[in-house]
Amino acid sequence: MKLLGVDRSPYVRKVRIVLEEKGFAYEYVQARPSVPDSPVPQYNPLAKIPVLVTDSGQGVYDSKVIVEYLDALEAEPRLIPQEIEARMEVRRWEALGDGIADATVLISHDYDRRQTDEWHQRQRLKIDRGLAAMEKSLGDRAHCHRERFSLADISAGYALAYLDTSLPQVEWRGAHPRLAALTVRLAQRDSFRRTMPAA
Ligand SMILES: N[C@@H](CCC(=O)N[C@@H](CS)C(=O)NCC(=O)O)C(=O)O
Repeated sequence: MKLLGVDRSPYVRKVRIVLEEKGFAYEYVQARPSVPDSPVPQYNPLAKIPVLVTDSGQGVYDSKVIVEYLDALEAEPRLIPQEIEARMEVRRWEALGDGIADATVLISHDYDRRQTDEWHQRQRLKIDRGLAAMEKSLGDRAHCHRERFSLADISAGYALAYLDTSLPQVEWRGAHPRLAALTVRLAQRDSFRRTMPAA
């Protein structure tokens, strides 16, 4: 299978971490969605990355669908539990990570320079509330969900790393020491090290 994307995209990194953790062999094709002749729209009509292309040539998107697909394709190590309550809790972590990344993308790209202070404040509040929810939910555990590594850890890890590189002015560690310690542990995993974007 092939993954289309760029290193800097947080959602691409999420999928790459999952591919590494699951031990899949895959071809990583650097592909920006909006340049002329980009291969991305051929596999994703929405022209967004990441896109996974299966061996039969089918495009799989977006990152949530790819992660679900990969986790089902190979049973171990399981990253999304099957039991319904546990599954909801892990996917909620994913929603928090994606939501923090979404707001970070919006602020850091500042798509529309005419955006108001109120708009920026609304995006910042999403990040701040998301971080507070993660810190509370993590508690004193070593992992985000119960006692084992899962997509919940990946989601927190990729979103916080992206926040650090894209909005370094957001100082979140002081108020969220458990999350800060979690990111140190996660950064030591091979999957995080191998997918770290170049500075
Ligand atoms: N919810 C999507 C978000 C994907 C996304 O927004 N990717 C960005 C790159 S970080 C993109 O392809 N943007 C190009 C565009 O929107 O035209 C996912 O989780 O895969």
